[in-house]
Amino acid sequence: MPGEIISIEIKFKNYLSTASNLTITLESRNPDAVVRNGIFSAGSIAASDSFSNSPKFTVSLENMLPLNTQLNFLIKYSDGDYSDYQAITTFANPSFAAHSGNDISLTITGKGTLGFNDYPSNMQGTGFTYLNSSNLLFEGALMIASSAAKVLDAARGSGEASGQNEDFDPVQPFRIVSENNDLVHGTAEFNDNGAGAGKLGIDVVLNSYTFTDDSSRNYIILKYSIINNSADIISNLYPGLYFDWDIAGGADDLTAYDSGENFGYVYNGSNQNFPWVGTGIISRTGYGFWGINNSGGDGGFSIYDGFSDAEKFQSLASGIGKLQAGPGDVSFVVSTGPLNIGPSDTINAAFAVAAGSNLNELRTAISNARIKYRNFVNDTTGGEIPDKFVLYQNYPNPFNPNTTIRYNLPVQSNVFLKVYDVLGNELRTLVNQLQPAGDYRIEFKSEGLASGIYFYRIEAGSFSEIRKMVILK
Ligand SMILES: [Ca+2]
Ligand SMILES: [Ca+2]
Repeated sequence: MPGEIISIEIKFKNYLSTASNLTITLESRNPDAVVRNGIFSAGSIAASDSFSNSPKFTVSLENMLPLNTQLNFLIKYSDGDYSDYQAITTFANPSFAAHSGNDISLTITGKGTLGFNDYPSNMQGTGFTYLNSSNLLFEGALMIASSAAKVLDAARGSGEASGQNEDFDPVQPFRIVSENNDLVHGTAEFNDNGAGAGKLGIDVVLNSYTFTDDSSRNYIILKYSIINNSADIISNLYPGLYFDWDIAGGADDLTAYDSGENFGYVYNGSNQNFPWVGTGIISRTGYGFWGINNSGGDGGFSIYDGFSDAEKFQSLASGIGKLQAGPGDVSFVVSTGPLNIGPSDTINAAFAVAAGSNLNELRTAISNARIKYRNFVNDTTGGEIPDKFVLYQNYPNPFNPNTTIRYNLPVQSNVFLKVYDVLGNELRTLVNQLQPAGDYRIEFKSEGLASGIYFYRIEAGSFSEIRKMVILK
């Protein structure tokens, strides 16, 4: 947003000998990002010392930037005698973020993909990492199907070397919404408008959770709430996650199904000391798994020649369909179903994505994730009642002509939601009524208002919050 200030704190470590009088300078390589405070005098730093810049570097954004604009910076080091530099990259106005709450880090997007936002370049995002591993995930995507003719997905398409399907349109980009010592919680929302005439009329709210207690350090929970916004019953529905894991290059992986704990996993066939990764459905007991050798030729199908809708539906809807694949470049689909959703009804499909150093650690993680889901996620956040007041950033933003303002009420409240100009003049009243606890979305139209910065403010009981939005005509 124009004028928005970004604060940057960087953790440094001196791998060289003691430096005296060290100065670190941040330089922007992009005219849209102007460094306001970019010089840090670190002084004398002993070998192996770790430190952070204080005060933080600050950068202001000069223009309205499209979603996912790449910003490049140079960090320059100098102690008078020795100098060096390092390039770093970040993204302005991102629709994706890494959920990093414990030993797992997974990038989540607002369009149904996992790992990266720009498959197959895979520059936007950091994939999936465990402890200090390199990225282990080439592609991750939600797939939801009710027949081979009705497949909604964000996975690679049916053509050879085709990009990902874009059946899911972002409604809310992925954001971390709360973070404390025990728990990190993120959320995103999308609908199936991208499927055009092939859509089912669903809205999907993704909630991600990581926990820091000892038995929860190596998994992340992904809970997909699928809302039927159509006037018809949706039946025979199979939601699933497709993952193309690549452990240490991915050329020599194996995938299999653990029928004791009911989850799929991948490990490196030539060096089992690399991390093992697994995914299981944790919200119900209708288990589906399909192991894929990406090059085919093992009784299954190939995805190097494209991942067709028929293949997607087969992999989602065959139960425990294909128990193993590899060695080679492998993928898998973990799914559940069949599900029926009435009009306006919601069903949840929750998955745990885990990592460990062997199969037993994965079994323990998936088992613990099921207990956590039952005792925590489902009870406190699975219902329709939010656990606190939240006023979300409107989306899209900047916008013209429509944007959506979302807010949560944990209790019945007298709600005022109003729009103001920069001088504080009240322009519109969007809500003025007593509302029950719930999750609300209000559409706001820019009709009759000029391009520029505006504010929207909610008052609900003793809660109030104000946020900025931009109309760009
Ligand atoms: Ca194929
Ligand atoms: Ca692979």
